Amino acid sequence: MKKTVYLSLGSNLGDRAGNLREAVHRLSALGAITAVSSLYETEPVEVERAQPWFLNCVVAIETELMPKQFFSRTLVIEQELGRRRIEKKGPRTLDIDIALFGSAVVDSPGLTIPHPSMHYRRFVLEPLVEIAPDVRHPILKRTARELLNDLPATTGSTRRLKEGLIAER
Ligand code: PH2
Ligand code: MG
Ligand code: MG
Repeated sequence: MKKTVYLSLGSNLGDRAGNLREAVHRLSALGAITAVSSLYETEPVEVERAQPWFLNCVVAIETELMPKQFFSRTLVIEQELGRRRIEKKGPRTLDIDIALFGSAVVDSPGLTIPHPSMHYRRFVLEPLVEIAPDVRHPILKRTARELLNDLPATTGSTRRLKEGLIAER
């Protein structure tokens, strides 16, 4: 059964836009990419030391894979693009987080869906609202647009960039 997965991609090390572009290209092996948001330059939040600003975007992909299979494929792509997990919440060439997986709810030791922080992260909700304002959080029962509207104005600044990812390839 096909499901639409919303992924939050982030990079704050190396060629940030190049990393995201390559990630989208590799993700297309996991299903049909149906939407890619603009790029957002975002202030690092929830980090333990100063680090560069991120480029973030959200990608929608229709897949036949099951959540765990899909997740392990995203870990391989992170590795291939040079991700080294040396430091918790350290700067990274590429992070691929599963925000939503259709209306699936997964709560297992290595994988939680929806992503446990997506509903209060501006760097996830802004690009998500751009491509899927009406998609609903299966536990909170709120749409992406409602979740974004509920955020306090103080949660990390974001700036939408004019240059997208797609046309550049
Ligand atoms: N990812 C984190 C922690 N903080 N901040 C921004 N702006 N963008 C991110 O992608 C991000 C973050 C953990 O993965
Ligand atoms: Mg993350
Ligand atoms: Mg991650």
